[in-house]
Amino acid sequence: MKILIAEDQAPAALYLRRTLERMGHRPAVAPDGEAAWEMLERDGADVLISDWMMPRLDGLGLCRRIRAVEHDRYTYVILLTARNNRDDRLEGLHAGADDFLTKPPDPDELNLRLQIAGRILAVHAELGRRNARLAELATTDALTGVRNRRRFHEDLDLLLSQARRLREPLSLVMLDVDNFKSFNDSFGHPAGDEVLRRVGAMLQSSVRGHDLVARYGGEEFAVLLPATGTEEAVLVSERLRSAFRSEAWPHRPVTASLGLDTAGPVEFQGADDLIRRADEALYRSKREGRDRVSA
Ligand code: GH3
Ligand code: MG
Ligand code: MG
Ligand code: MG
Ligand code: MG
Repeated sequence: MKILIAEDQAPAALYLRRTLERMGHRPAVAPDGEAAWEMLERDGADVLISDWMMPRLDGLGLCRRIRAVEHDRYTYVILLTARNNRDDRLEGLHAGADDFLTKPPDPDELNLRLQIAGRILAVHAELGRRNARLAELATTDALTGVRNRRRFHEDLDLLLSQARRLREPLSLVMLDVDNFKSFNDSFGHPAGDEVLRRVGAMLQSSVRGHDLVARYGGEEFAVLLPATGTEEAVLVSERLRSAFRSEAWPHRPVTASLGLDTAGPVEFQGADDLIRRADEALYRSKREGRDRVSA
């Protein structure tokens, strides 16, 4: 547990530091509220034990400032005070303090209060992990492991505004597996699933690190190519198409039709327009006989 002490009186700070060190902690010490704020911004802390009266920024002000900015992390704040009247405590709670200790804190009480902090922080940390996992699940396609359609739309909006800002082209490749219904019908749905998993892995390993692969739906995939104009996007698409040819597919060869369109670098269409045009190009590839690239 990372502890920060904010205390302007050196003897009181030393007493608290020693007490915490005897419990096995390695607290950092700030000589006033402003210094504590800077250290929190730079290094963060799980628990802040703050004096009430300090120069520059007092404990209440420090506490208010922390609560005003913290949204995705939590610093557990214990206010130290010699004062012990009702109004002070209400003011402290109002500022966002979690707990109070009277000065000088009794080591056993301090230890127990830190245990409370530890339990609360452990719950926060676990919720944070679960949230990260849920965010991952909500944006990943379960079958193939590539980005899902929701994430694709988020990425597209982000990359479009980035491309606009940098005046760089952004290309979108749409890819649809050919005659996939007949593959399913001939070899079964599980074999079809295996093909889709392989398509996802193949696309992922065939593009550069900053290109984004998503499963747009069914047997349709989308690849976003930042800083890539039409000519280069055609080359990338041809490379993807030839990767299909060299893959050792189960049962029978699998091909795909691709269509692409580019936004920018001068005129930028919106996300919907870009998708619509890439999709139109894809359907040209289908109409013209499949297993080809259209731009
Ligand atoms: P085309 O060349 O015109 O694209 O023909 P197609 O048969 O690929 O296209 P169609 O839209 O007729 O069929 C798509 C098929 O993709 C039908 C559907 O069952 C199959 N499919 C969609 N999602 C999945 C999936 O998650 N797993 C499997 N195994 N099949 C899927
Ligand atoms: Mg003081
Ligand atoms: Mg279709
Ligand atoms: Mg298809
Ligand atoms: Mg399709």
